[in-house]
Formats: sequence, structure tokens, C-alpha cells
Amino acid sequence: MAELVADHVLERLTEWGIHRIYGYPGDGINAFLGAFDRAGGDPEFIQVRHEEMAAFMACGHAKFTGEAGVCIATSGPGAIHLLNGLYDAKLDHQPVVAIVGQQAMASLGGSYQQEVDLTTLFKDVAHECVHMATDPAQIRHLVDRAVRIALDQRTVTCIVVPNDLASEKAVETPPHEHGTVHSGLGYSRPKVVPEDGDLERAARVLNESQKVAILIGQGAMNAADEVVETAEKLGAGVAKAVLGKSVLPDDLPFVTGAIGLLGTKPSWDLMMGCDAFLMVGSSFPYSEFLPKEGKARGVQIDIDGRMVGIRYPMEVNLVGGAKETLQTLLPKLERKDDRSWREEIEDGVGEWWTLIEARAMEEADPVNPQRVFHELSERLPDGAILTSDSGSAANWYARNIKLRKGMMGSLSGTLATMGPGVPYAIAAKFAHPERPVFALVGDGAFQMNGMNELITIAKYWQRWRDPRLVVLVLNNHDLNQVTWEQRALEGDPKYEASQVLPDFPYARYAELLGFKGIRVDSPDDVGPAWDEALAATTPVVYEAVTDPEVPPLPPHITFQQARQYITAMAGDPDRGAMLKESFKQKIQEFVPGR
Ligand SMILES: Cc1ncc(C[n+]2csc(CCOP(=O)(O)OP(=O)(O)O)c2C)c(N)n1
Ligand SMILES: [Mg+2]
Repeated sequence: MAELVADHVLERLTEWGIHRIYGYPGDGINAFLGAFDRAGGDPEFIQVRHEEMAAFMACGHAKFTGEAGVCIATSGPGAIHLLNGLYDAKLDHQPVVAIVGQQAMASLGGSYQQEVDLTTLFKDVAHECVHMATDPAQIRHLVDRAVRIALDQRTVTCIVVPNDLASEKAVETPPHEHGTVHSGLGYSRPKVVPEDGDLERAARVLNESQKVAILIGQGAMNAADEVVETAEKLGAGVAKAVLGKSVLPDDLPFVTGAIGLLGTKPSWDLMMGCDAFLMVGSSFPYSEFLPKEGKARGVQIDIDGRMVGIRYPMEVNLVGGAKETLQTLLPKLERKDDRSWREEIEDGVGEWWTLIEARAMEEADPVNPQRVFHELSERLPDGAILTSDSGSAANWYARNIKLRKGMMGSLSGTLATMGPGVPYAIAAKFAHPERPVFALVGDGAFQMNGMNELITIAKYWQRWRDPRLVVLVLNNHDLNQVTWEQRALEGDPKYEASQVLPDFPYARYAELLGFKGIRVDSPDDVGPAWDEALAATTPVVYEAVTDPEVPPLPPHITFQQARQYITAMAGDPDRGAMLKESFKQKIQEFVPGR
């Protein structure tokens, strides 16, 4: 029996299967802290260093478990801090419920201390469901709706609870009278399959075409076998939007890897050469990496009818679950006997991996970041979970890491915000304490917030069965991704005032926290340092002193961009190093045929 409204909220959340809530205290949620205490660890309050991190962790929990993630913050400043993490979840379609405190009901509208209009503030990020409770009898249905809507719509929902209401006596079952709501628990995802006629039309498009390109995203996550079978039958290649990286292993010969700015040349060739384009569970945005309008016949599969036909003018839009839709489509597909397109793709993939390895091994000053990822990739233990921050790390994660079956990986795919690398990894560790987890982050992201969350790791790591949480920090003294964007997209040289980062002893900082700190500033040490990190019995910070002049640029930068790039060189303070270390890589990329 719940005593107070706050107890009731927590109890109801546990009935929904939620046992861990990431948060930070404050007087807007004081009643909840007492309730957590009374709950005796179920749900458990996980204390983070900043509310944005709590929201990232809730999002990471959702990404690595498929369950709803929950975060809690106090009124005013705490609630405001949540926002960026919540937008990350919303844009990547993750079910996250935010519980936020509010000042006392009696004070609202009084320009009161820490009074912020929270339902208006959260109206965009949680537009499917944001409500402020004003009566204890609302709690049951507000929790039920917030969790159910988050799961069903794969989005962010929010309940605002004023602090005086939270301390009122709970009303677990509203009175049976006019004006009360009687809700219940439970949500099961339905199987959604398109109409037969639409499947027939889709099959016709794919059967009539010769060169099929498949693009998958995270929406295909539970449909790996079906995607493989479809690709086999159609003699197709499969490219992956980066959120869908773990859908299919990277060691399959017809998987061309990532697409887009972080992508690969075989993915580019696949899209440019195809005559049919099958997109499954992805909303990959950049049209220049997709076939030209009218060049390929298109079929799209997506569970969300709002997301079909918005990236390419598809001939057939199938609204349905990836797995069940492909299962019903497969018997209608004919096996293509001419395998020449498939062979062309596989040859390209083979060459690409050779090129990627060669690039990783090229000299740099002092360490080539690609080598750090390459050597990790070769050593990844089974079941590893990887997170990447936004920055150059995302490029190397997308291109150089070969995920194998059973591994997971994620990053901020759509908001592409800096900051989730370490908090996602923490959420992965809580959800899967027996699995090794790797956070791949830049020095900018680490300085922004990752290093603070190391304190959270220090607080909790000893309860994880496998202590291996390895944070790779790319110490390049630069906000490198943006530096290269300035060069390539704007034609501007590196602007040192905004781009150069202060030095910091990342590995030594790890040691202060009782972790293993490894600093690598020589190429030959890269591999042995990974061995050391993997053998560690504590969390690890692997600080790699990497060369900011290795370009994390798209595989097919245009000639115009290249021209701007070269012009920019003239005024660039690092011109000499760039020409020596990396321009040859760019040349290799420009040359093939375009
Ligand atoms: C919150 C936020 N601020 C700014 C950006 C723009 N941005 C994207 S990548 C990046 C640089 C990241 O630098 P660092 O973490 O050092 O990684 P590097 O690219 O140097 O490897 C910046 C500033 C962003 N995506 N998110
Ligand atoms: Mg950096």
C-alpha cells in the first residue's frame, strides 16, 4: 500500500517493470526521495552528476534493453537540465519517461522561487503526453499513460508533480464516480503487417529490378535474419544507417557498412549504382547519399506511417514491423540468378576493408586515431557494447569497428549531440553488468561532461560483475569534427580560438578515481594498451594522444568541397602537418572515378 502520492508513483512504475531511475535531487522532489528510501531499492535511485546525464542514461537504458527508461529531476533548474537528453531520446525514437518536480500548487502563478511553466517547457519534447498532476486520484492513470504512450509511440513523456501534491496521501484507486479515470497496466507491441496487395506491388518492384540496394536502420533491429534472407534472394547489398550498425554484423561480405557523412565508399557505390532501393526501419536524412530521384524504384518499410515516403519518393510504402513485413514479403520475392551486382558489391566491400586497414596503419603525429579503433575492433570481446560520442569518434566507430553478432552499439543518431558517450555506457553497464562496455569519446565531449560522469562510475562500478567499462578519450586537443567541417564545408582554416582545447591529464585523472589510466602516445603501444585495458579489473580510461590532422570526412566529398579544402590550407596554422599526414588519404578518396 502506497503511503503518499510519491510512493504511489514509484510503486506504479515498478508494476510497469521499471526498477531503476536515473536522477538528481532537489526540493521539488523531496517527497520522492523519502519514497525511494521507503521502497528499499526497488525502484533504485541512481545518482548522476547532472540531470542531462540522467536523461541520457534513461535513453541509453531504452536503447540497450528495449524497455522504457526513466529519469527524475527537481523543478526549475533540474527540469531544464533534462531537456537535451530528452530530445536525444525523442529524436532517436526511444521510450523515456521523465518525472519532474514542481513548486507547491499553492505557489504556482506567483512568480515563485524556481517556478517554471514546466508543462509548456516540456510541451515540445514530450508532446505526446505531458501533464501536471493536481489530484492524488490522477496518479495511477498519469503513470499508466506516460509509460504506455512512451512505449507505443517510442517517444518521451513527462509527468510533473508539485512537491505538496507528492506529499499528500495516496489514492491508489479513484472513487467510482463521475469524473474519475480507471486505468490499468500493460502494453504489448502488436504485429503490424501491410495489406497483401501492397506486398505484391512491393515484390513486383524488387523482382523487376536488377540491382537492389537495401538500407537498414535501427527499426530493423529484430529483423536481422529476414534482412539477410532478403539480401540473399535479391542479390542485394546492405548499407546501414549508423543507429542500425548493430542490426547486422560488419563481417558479412555483402554488408557495405555505414552510409552518409560517417559512411563508406561501398555504401556510396551501392546507392549510386542501384536500380531499386529498399529502405527498412530508417529515416536516414541526407539525400545526397541516396539514389537520385527517379534513378531507382523505391520500396520502404516502416512501423510508423509518418516516416514513410519522406526521404525518397517511394513507389511502394509499406507500413508495418520490419520483421513481420519482410517475413510476409519474402515468399513473394524471386531469387535473382544473375549475381553480378552482388559480386560487384562484395568486391567493393573487400577492397574497402583493405583500404580501411591500410589507412589505420598510416603514420600520424603521434597516433593515428583510426589505428586506435582498428586495434580495438580486432580485440573486441564477445557481447561487447559500444557507445560513441559525437565528434570524430563517430566516424571511426562507424567505419573502423567491425561489430560481430551479439554485440550492441549506439550513439546520438539524430540529435547528434555531444555528451551521451559516457552516460550511455553507464546505462549499458547497469542494464548488462556482465558485459564489457566501451565508450568512445573525444576530449571535447569528455571535458564537457564525460569526466564528471566518471565520478558516477567510481560510485557504482564495484557492483558490476564484469568491471570492464573502458572509456577511450581521443586526446587531440581539438574539437576536430567541427574543425574539419570548417575546412571542408566553409573553406575556412582552423579557427584556433574556438577549436583548440586545453590539455588535461585524462589517464592521471582516472587514477585519482581508483581506475586504471593508460596514456598512449606511440603507435606501437596502441594494441598492447588495449590488451592491458581488456585485462583490467577496474574501469579504465584509455587516453590516446591522436593526430587532429587525420580527416574524419565523408567518403565522397565533392570537388567543390575539395577545392575549398585546398584553398583553406593556405591560411591554416597546421598546413604542413596536414599535407604530410592526411592529404594523401583525401586524394585516395577523391580519385576513384569522380
Ligand atoms: C552539445 C553540442 N555542442 C556542439 C556540437 C557541435 N559539435 C559536433 S562534434 C564537435 C566536436 C567534438 O570534439 P571532441 O569531443 O573533442 O571530438 P573530436 O571531433 O575532436 O574527436 C562539436 C563541437 C554538438 N554536436 N553538440
Ligand atoms: Mg577532440
